[in-house]
Amino acid sequence: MDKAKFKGVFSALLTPYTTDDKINGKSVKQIIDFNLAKGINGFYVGGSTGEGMLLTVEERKQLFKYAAESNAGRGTMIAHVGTINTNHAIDMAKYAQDMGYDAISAVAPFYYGFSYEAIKGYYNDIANSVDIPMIMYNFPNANGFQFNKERAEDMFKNKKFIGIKHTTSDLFALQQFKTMECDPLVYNGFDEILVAGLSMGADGGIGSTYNFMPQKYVDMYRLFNEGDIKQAQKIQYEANEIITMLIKYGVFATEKGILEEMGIEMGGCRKPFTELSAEGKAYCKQLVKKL
Ligand code: MN9
Repeated sequence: MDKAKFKGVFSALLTPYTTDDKINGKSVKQIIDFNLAKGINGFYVGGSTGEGMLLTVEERKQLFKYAAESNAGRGTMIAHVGTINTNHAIDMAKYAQDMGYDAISAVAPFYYGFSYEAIKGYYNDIANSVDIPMIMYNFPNANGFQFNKERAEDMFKNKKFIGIKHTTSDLFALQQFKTMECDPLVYNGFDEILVAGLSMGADGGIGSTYNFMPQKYVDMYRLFNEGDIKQAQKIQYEANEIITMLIKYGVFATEKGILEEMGIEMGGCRKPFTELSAEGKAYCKQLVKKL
């Protein structure tokens, strides 16, 4: 298993729509080209940022197809197939494998408060349905599933599991995963703490704000690895000033507003997300002049 291609900075790809609310393949290509040109290592497709839970299974597959075709073997591709229905997730995992994805990933099933045994069964069912590896998506705020080193050691007995996308601020837990015998790949999931995550052992980051400011994350990762922590921290602070505003106006809608302002047709976010406010739009306009 070649882990090298899974290290680095990955954009959690936003899902752009056409004016008639279809997945916008042309814009997918524009985002991917822009990100790769800046040095992004690959893409995490159809996750939280990609509004995966707001798309139909068919739309998610279509998004996988557009992204794989646009990427054309350049970056490392991870398909997020997580959902509450195991059969749907398996269907998407198989499709992603056919489309040439390097790995699949899945959030734990939500809503019913499933037992640990049920969640483990879901992960094994999905992982065993394909030959490509699985990256566990740890996002406790979204599903309440408490994932820790003990559970990871149990689940990672299945050798299909190679990594964890760690979307929590618990950096002690992140470091504990790195002490596991199988040495999983661990990704920092909150962009606002990438440098902190790297310093606790993360192998890279996956994030939504990478879509429109990829250079900042490419630079943070490079500077960190060169040992220039002060400079990496400076860029993190710059990014965080922007992220603070995104949180104020709505993260994904504002990210889309920024890319739209940069000339890529994005559309808004699927309902029940609300539209970007006039104030949010004004912020996007003003920010793009400075980026
Ligand atoms: O995929 C994103 N996670 C979520 C990563 O949105 C749940 C992050 O990139 C955040 O959007 C970002 C802003 O809080 O860190």
